[in-house]
Amino acid sequence: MGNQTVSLIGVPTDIGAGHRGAAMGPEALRVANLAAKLERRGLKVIDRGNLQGPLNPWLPPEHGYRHLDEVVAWNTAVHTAVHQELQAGRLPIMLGGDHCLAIGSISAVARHCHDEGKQLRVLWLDAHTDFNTAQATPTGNIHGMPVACLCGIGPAGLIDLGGSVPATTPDVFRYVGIRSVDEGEKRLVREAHMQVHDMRHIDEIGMKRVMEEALAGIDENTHLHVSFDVDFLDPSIAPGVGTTVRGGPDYREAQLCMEMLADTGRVGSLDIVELNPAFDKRNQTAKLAVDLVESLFGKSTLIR
Ligand code: HAR
Ligand code: MN
Ligand code: MN
Ligand code: MN
Repeated sequence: MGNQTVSLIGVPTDIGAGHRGAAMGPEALRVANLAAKLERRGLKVIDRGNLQGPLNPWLPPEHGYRHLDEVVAWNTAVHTAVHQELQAGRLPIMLGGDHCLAIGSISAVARHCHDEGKQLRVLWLDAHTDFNTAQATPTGNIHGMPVACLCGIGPAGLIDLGGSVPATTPDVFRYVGIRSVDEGEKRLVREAHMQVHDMRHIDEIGMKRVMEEALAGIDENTHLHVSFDVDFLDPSIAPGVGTTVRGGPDYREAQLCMEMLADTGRVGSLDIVELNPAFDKRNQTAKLAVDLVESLFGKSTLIR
């Protein structure tokens, strides 16, 4: 990882969310010194600034989707930007923005892996499975739908972003930290045979064994994408998100998760999403996210 270059791509929008404020996420991460902290890890950092897209019109759902056209526009920009960085051999870090933007980033990663003959593995760190459809969603918020869209279940415009449909298949995903799934969504997650490491599982066998399971089968040819929804973390340590769900990983569990991801040496791209400074206090959640991302890039408390 020594001479790796990472590119920060800010995506200042809350277009897919149920609360305003995630649009301020990229700047909060910059204020929390993300770039300097990564440089301290020996990485070369290029900050690409922020992508541009439509404003949030804050309208009710139409045919089960809120702001579908705007979500397509933002994700198209994300797809292009992320794909460009990967093609240049750099490691893209998408600074969200809400989690609908993972449709753009992960479709770009999948396209890149397809072209390079690489195996893709996506670690989806989240309180939510984000596997809703227009029929199953209780809200119409597209940040509850990105995994379904990436698996080809969703509207044209979102499922065909990268050209091939589906962009990915359910077997590439590993969910960790899950504790809030809507009723209809639960059925879809089961039908797709998604691999879910929910909080009950973490309680029972511990984060170490959960991560060993989630990382099983990774090899030299694997591109590991980490989609880090900050609401993965317990709200007592991470209040700065729109949709808090109590009972998430604590600080040490989250650190171990990140350290074990780093140990694979296979992390090739990252999303940091759902950070909402409007709900935060003194930028503490952004600082925590940066601290954990440092661990994802090899900072460790390990002495032996
Ligand atoms: N499942 C709920 C919905 O569809 C909540 C969605 C997700 N919220 C997020 N993404 N922060 O993980 O509306
Ligand atoms: Mn590559
Ligand atoms: Mn999410
Ligand atoms: Mn979430």
